[in-house]
Amino acid sequence: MACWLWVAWVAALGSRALVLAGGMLYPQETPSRERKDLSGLWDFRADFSEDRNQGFRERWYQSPLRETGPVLDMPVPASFNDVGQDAKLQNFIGWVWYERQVMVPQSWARDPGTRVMLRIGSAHYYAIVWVNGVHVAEHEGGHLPFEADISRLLRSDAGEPCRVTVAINNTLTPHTLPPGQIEYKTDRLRYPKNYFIQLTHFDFFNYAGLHRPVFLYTTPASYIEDISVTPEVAQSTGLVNYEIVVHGSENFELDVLLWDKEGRAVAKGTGARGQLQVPDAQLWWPYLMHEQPAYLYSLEVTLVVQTGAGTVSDVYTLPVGIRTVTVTHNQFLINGKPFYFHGVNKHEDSDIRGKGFDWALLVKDFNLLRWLGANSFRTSHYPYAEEVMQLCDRYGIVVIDEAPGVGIVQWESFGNISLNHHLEVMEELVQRDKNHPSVVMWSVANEPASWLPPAAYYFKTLIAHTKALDPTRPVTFVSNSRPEADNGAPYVDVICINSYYSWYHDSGHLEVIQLQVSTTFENWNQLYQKPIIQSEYGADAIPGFHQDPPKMFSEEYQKVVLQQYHLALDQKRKDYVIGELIWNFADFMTDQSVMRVMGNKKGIFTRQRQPKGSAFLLRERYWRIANETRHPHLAMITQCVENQLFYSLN
Ligand code: BDP
Repeated sequence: MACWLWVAWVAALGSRALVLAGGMLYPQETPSRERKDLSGLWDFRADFSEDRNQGFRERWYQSPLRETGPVLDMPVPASFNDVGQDAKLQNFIGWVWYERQVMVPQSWARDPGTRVMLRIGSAHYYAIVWVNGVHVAEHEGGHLPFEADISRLLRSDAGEPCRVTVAINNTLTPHTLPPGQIEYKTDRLRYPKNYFIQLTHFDFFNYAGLHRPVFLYTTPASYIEDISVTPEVAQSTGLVNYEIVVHGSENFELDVLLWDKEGRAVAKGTGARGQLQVPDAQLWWPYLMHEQPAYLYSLEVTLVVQTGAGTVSDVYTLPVGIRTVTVTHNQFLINGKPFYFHGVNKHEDSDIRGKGFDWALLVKDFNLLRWLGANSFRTSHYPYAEEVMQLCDRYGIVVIDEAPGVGIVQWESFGNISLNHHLEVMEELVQRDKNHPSVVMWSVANEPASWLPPAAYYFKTLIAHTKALDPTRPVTFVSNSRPEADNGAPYVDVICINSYYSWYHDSGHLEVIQLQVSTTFENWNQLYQKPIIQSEYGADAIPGFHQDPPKMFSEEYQKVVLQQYHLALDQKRKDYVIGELIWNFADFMTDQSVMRVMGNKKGIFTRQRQPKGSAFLLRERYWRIANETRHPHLAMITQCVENQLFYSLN
């Protein structure tokens, strides 16, 4: 559902950013805000009725779920698909119902000065939410948060446990993002009555459920609704442009303080917008590009409102990285220095949890990224959890932030219904992630049928809208089209191309890779003179399969594919190729098909995050590139590299 409305144009950085109503600040505990995490076991039921609508007919939201039929224990956050032993639930399509009783502190429920919000980090795909049987929210699209103000409801039932019910439907249609289709099988000699399957045009399992944390949190009735920060650098001075939206009062004071890591206040301001100046600013640098990467300041915003009952304040603290991003015809500059993406494509995917958020997995993945010497990743093929983005800021891992625009290949999916939804999704994504210094580029889609004629208008509109939302970051989409046929490429800032030479084409012919990669780079460069990222390349390897001379699916074959790509990349990377992202960081689950052996095996790590041979090859390469491209005056990086090697030997 549309979540945002246009409200105003405001000045930012000399260019004008389109500002959206409604903030999506990550819930935080501060002196004025409290938070309750609803992670844990929820009651759950899938609606197996023929039309999947029994739950609505019988109004399962009106009474406790266990009173209308049997329930299962369902962990949140997690996908519901892989936690059970039931194949029917694993592959279920339609409405599932989640419910949880929560005790809300009386102070929250009774105090008219307290605003209580219910916030769902991600519910895939379409969600309807009730509290104590009252409809409070609806949201289309997984991967992005949404929330509802439930203060009034709690006040009428103060002291009672509060019942949160969420119905989620994972059905994908040509107009959802990602798109899909339901195919009804009507041949009664081959299929039972009412038999249907979900078709998708993407290569990962359509996991569903409450994938990310669900929070209750409070703010004062007058509160800081949104903060936008856009950094600039003028010589050695960092400039932090800020814009704050306050809700609930016209009569307020705002104080803004910027703290450094040592706890010193380095700049202060007042009012809803302004510019903070930080002399000799410590810039936010990517991992391995500086001896102190990922430097974060803290922007403390204090709102003070005079009410009849006295003074009320709201405090929110936002991590801020001061850095700039610029794209030239052949370079990607961070803080004015050329940046080369040596990284990965990921998925939110793991055993049992599916796409469910998990701290242990997240920390393991970041440790692997750092071990690998990866300085970047793309959030293929949808926005990742907010907690992931926070760690990228903290570790200096640069992000290409991708919308769930994957599998846009049918004509129908280029029409106005789809486009309007895609515009809204970009609004939600930019609103959520705009303040992360780690995010350096937006990707609006992956491998759309950009050779179809309607793709020209579609991508022109989508990219222009994204740039209006955020004039400070470049925008791209990831293409697998031929350069001369691509109707969307004229509108991107950086060309991102995927290719699978000697895998899907010329299978088994490793000797053609280098020539084909070079030819592709040259063709794109001649047509567009824009920087190029090899945004996907790779080969499946079943861990433990060995074959010499190399054959497809062996670890050796995967390694040689990578090596052949690297030869071509090395020829062009001093020129106009600005990055390489391996497909994929880890093996991941897909639909069952004759093309897949328990999922996609192009990971350099297994699904359990153990290295294949290719991980060591890539590690050696990434550290070497990091060392080569380091700034000559930063001797510490060498030490950093040595530390890393020291680590690996112990
Ligand atoms: C690419 C897709 C990616 C797939 C990969 C593959 O962008 O989602 O998983 O191919 O086939 O075209 O392994």
